Amino acid sequence: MKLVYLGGGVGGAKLLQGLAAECPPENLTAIINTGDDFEHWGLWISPDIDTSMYTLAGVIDPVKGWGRAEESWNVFEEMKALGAEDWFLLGDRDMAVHLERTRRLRTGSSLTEVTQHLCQAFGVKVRLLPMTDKPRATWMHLADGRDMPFQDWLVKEGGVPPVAYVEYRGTDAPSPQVLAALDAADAVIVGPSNPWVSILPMTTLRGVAERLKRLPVIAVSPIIAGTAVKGPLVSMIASILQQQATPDAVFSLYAGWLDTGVIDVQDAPDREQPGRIAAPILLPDLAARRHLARRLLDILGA
Ligand code: FO1
Repeated sequence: MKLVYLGGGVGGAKLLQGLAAECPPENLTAIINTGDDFEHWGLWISPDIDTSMYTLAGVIDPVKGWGRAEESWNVFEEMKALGAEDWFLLGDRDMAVHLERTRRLRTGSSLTEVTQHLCQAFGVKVRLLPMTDKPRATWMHLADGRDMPFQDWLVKEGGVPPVAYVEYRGTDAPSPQVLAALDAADAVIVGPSNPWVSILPMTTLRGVAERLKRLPVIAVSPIIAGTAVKGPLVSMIASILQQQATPDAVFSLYAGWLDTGVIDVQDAPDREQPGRIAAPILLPDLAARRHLARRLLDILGA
């Protein structure tokens, strides 16, 4: 069975790691959000691609969930001393990836080609596909009237100012490889990622939702017992939807193409609900990630 995984940042990478351990790599393609990408210090940064790649390669910083383990900060400290902007942390090992990505993009390679090359260098066998090869930026419109790119809001502003709505600026064309992967897929798994920040930038690309409608799609809730494991999702649900943070609030954003929502056992009602399955979805370690991956594959008959 050919599977496509849709994932974003730290939460998305955890389930992807479980799926990679349970599926032959040739049967798994992960489409990764690039709405968080931006240029910083003249370097092209693709945080969700790197978080997925480092997690699969086993070199992710296990505490932060992004960036490299065993990192050093020599260039960052020197840049800071020279007066460079220091609100976005770039470690030395991580920076090598941004330097090489930027160098290859400047010589005409596409982000898809560069990602394939970097994954090979890191020994990652699962195919990671950026959602598009052209810029498409997640843009935050705040309740106080300001608007800004996603990283400015998340990192510079600490993800604190309430969000009124989210816009995706730039291309609406997915890469041809993304459409081909969906055309070849037998089923799709949507990771436990922030819907506005990670999933909707991908599913609102031209031609994606219509393909999802034709396929069995399972999504794992990023909300467990009213909280998000990481990031500002609870406050975004409150400010954008004026709702409590529940799995159904998230799944309502996937109406039209979602078939099955997987919720945590803590959120399971006494009787079964159609279109909902309960499982342990907290993913602290590889064993939990593999366990959930296996369960999803069983549900799909893979
Ligand atoms: N997140 C932060 O909160 N602060 C940072 O300084 C930061 C640096 C950073 C560098 C490289 C990278 O790949 C990710 C980084 N992140 C940082 C995480 C990232 O901004 C977000 O987690 C994702 O974009 C959300 O999906």
